[in-house]
Amino acid sequence: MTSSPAQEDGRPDDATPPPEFFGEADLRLDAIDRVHDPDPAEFVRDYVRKRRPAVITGLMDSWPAMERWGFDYFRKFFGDMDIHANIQDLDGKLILGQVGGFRPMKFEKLLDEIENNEEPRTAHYLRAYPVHRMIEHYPDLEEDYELPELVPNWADIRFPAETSGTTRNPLKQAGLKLAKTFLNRGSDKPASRSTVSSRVAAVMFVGSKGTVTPFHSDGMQTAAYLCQVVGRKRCYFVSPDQHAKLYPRAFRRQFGMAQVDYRKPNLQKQPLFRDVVVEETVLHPGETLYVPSGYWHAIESMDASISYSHQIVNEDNALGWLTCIPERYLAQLYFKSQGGLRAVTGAKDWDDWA
Ligand SMILES: O=C(O)CCC(=O)C(=O)O
Ligand SMILES: [Fe+2]
Repeated sequence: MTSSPAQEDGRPDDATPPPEFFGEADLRLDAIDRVHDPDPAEFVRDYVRKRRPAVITGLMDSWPAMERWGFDYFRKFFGDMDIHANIQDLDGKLILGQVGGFRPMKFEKLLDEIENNEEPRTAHYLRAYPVHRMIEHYPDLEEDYELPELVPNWADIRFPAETSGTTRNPLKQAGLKLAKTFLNRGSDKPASRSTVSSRVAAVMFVGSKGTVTPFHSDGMQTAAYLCQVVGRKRCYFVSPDQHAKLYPRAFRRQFGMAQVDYRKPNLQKQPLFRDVVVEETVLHPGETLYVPSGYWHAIESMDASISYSHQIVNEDNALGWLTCIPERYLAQLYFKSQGGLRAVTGAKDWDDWA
């Protein structure tokens, strides 16, 4: 496995983010390892177990999607689908609270907005749309991409879940066994791509230049692949040990949303943000981002963009995933008592937040 700094031709065009972002925080540009076609065991040892993010190159080289996916293709096969687009006003306003403003429209209308982009301060985003629904609409979509198999994924029911046997703690052993029972009983029947996609929570992101996903860590402590097909995305990371500096909302482990608006931090109200270390990288078409369990990330599209993402649960994060199940019920009760999830987070439902 090779580990190298950004591609020679990558960085210069990728420019630096506006200096006012992050206030006084320590922003480290181009700080994420890039690994080409890694050996799976080495990747698990160096990134999954250490919970380090990475940009993986080479995983998507055989994807027909790299040639096919674009706005014309999506218009042709998905234009008549009813979707909800997240509309973001980027003009100096706080971005928090703008993640949940969804407007119903046809997919083709969203694509028109993205392509014409007449009002560049307004971004349109199809956020985390379930891929299995797209496959049901246009079954050939499943020919366009491969499900990454780099790290074990117990949510991927094509393969039986396996533990390494290194855990001696009987409580942990029992927890892992229980998680496996929920996630994966090992399928001897072939599962359709649509079923597998739904089990791994595969989602699509299609949006204009400028969309922002503010700092969050993925719900239920899942890790994720973010596979970039069209356009570039600027990605910021904050390690889990620094979570207090982002002022997480209640139920951090299971529904991690930061209260700091990193594009306009309020250092009077949130002084710890001053000391946060933020790692940045730019994800290019054909590159896959590995987001570890519990890692905080914020993502901005630098161009009109299409990305595919799915969740990962395995021995590394299965206990976290399992213990989030009861927490999820408590969190739902809490949000209900506060006037509903939308009142607290702006999100329409749990699945708005990938
Ligand atoms: O690309 C985005 O806007 C968000 C992606 C994300 O947060 C994820 O895949 O976990
Ligand atoms: Fe995420």
